[in-house]
Amino acid sequence: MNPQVWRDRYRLMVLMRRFEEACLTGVASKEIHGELHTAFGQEAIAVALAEHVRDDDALTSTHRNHLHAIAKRIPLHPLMAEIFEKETGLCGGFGGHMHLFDRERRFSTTGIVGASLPVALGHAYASRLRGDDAVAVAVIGDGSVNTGGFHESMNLASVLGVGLVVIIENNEWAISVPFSAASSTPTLAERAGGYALSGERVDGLDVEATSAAIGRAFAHARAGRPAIVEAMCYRFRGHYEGDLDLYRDAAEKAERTATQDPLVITRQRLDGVLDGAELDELERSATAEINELVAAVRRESQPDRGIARNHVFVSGLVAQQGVFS
Ligand SMILES: Cc1ncc(C[n+]2csc(CCOP(=O)(O)OP(=O)(O)O)c2C)c(N)n1
Repeated sequence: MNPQVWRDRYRLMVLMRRFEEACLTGVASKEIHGELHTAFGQEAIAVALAEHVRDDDALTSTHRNHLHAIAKRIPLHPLMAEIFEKETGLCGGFGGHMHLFDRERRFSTTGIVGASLPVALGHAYASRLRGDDAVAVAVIGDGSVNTGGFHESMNLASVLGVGLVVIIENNEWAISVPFSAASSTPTLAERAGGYALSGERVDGLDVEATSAAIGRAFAHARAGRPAIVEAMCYRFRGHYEGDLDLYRDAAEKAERTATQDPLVITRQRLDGVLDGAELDELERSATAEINELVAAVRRESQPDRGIARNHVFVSGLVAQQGVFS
């Protein structure tokens, strides 16, 4: 065990948890609008992803995207400011939590289920046209795999032989629909065979195993072979903040949330291996970093309403047609 690797893993995992807890306070205070989707319980997958994704790789995500943005090293301040709808946000506060976009870092998200896959495929194809070995990663949920976009993208990625990594976070639920009631195959990894690709299922609570599986997928993709990783996890909270979550058995949810927390599992694994006081200090510093961040973001302004249409219409076209003159 490399202690520094594990220190970094654990701190990043705690940082991700604290980041989303800070977002919850923004929902409660009504600073954040719309349906906020959190990924409590899915942190180990994002930490594992961070260990392999390069700055020049592309990453597309979904409505449940905060941890993927952190994994892609989107700076935390503009990220949180966007979620809190501030003018200092990644998209000037216009996108909000479901529409994060960073062209320079090749990162985008969409609330349309299944729609991020073709975008990732386009990035993978672009990399081939450029002649470099940057790959494209699409992180999707288990609900995305039954869309036409998934099938078309996997098929074409295989035909073209481009560097696409698909990470499916199988948290067992697509809103109120259980995975067991929605999939024709017992696992999603095995669907890779239908596209003549490799796929593997991994315990997404185990950061080491997940990092190894994602590493293998990246190695395939850098060599021009797409790959699927299905990371098993459990959605801790309702589909979005405000979802009453009445379709799940409350006792089972409480039991699984208590026993399948990647932070607890990782900390237990490190107890006795790394110094406990040092782990406490990592937790404290991650918490302090997020507390300072959210306090700073809260002091910032919302975008000027007068420029709300700036990103809606092509200004030349508007001028030409005199739509809003
Ligand atoms: C094309 C489309 N259909 C339906 C929806 C409504 N919708 C939003 S999230 C979601 C479920 C997504 O489940 P999953 O892919 O498993 O991701 P998770 O929410 O579990 O992260 C659905 C059906 C949508 N946003 N887009």
